[in-house]
Amino acid sequence: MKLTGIELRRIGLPLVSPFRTSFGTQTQRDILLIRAVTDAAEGWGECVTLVDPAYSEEYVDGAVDVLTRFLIPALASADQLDGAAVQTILGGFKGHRMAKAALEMAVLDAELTSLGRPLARELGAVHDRVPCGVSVGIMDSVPQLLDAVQGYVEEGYLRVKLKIEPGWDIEPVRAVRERFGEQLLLQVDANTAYTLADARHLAKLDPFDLLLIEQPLDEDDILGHARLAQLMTTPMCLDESITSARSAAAAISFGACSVVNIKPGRVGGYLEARRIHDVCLAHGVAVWCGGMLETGIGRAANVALAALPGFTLPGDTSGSNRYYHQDITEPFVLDDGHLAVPTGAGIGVAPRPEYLNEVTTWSQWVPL
Ligand code: NPQ
Ligand code: MG
Repeated sequence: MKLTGIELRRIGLPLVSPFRTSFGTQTQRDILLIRAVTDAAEGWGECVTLVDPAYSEEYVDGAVDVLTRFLIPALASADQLDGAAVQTILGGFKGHRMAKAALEMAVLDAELTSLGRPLARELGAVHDRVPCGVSVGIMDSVPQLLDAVQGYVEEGYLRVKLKIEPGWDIEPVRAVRERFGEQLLLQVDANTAYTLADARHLAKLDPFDLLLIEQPLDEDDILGHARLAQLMTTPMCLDESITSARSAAAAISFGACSVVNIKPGRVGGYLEARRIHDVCLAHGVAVWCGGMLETGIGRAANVALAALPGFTLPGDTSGSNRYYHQDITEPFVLDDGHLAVPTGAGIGVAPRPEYLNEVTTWSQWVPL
């Protein structure tokens, strides 16, 4: 397969409601999409960067820059391009995992589409649908939170994740537990908002029988997470800290986590995500698929990944309507708390051209 060129496209999509986390409030999503045009087929990729370097050091303008100046031109040297070749070539550049992941996804989609093979089968999926959880942002009040959770439970979500930060942690968790009972699968995500000095406070979450606490400490604080894991009974899960299969293996060996949130964007792509899955499965560490408020493009690929055997916990693979009034692809709709794994070739979905054009704010063709 030979690459003809890459189209970069930025779209603006308003969120159905503001999404507040410990690092800020988002009211809309500015998303970079990648279309890989090859001599065999076309493929789509989605970059999960935010506008600001708030969740990780990457950001949308930076991704556009590194893609156009370095990552895309580097692919010109390959005469036989496929997803694996992209990974090898991009390995020559440090960092920029979200940008790399998006490019890898677009080439992988083109490759698998030309071969008629679904991404899920290629990755080793063993399920045809995946159980879904929902991530619930920080709210202005507990009653408002209970209303939101009630709505998601009625929609069929099988697991609820509450975003927490200092000042919004024990009481909201207690209130949700009291209202919805102990059978509700419940977990929390701090997005690095605490320090090890908060250990005694965080241990007050232990009586609420949470599935896990996600990334309470700084992303480079593996030792801190290992210490904190010994000071609480709630299972420790890492998100931001896990950037590769090697860092996952190290974190597990240090006792820093017993659960891992796998996000393909954060780790540089679906192929590395599968390796993390393999490492975790070998160590008996449960994994689940995280989310970055993807459109149907990224969502389709995440659902394919979440169908691998080690994904034993419901993911943040919510329905399209959790975030968007109108998705750019056919919407993903929850059925009995699950999303169906796409069965078409490649990622199995593509944007609807008219709506895509309507929401496009910028585009650029990069020939090879
Ligand atoms: C997490 N996601 O697990 C992230 C972080 C996150 C679904 O909780 C705009 C775009 C706002 C992506 C806020 C979920 C975001 C975002 C938080 C991702 O840590
Ligand atoms: Mg997280």
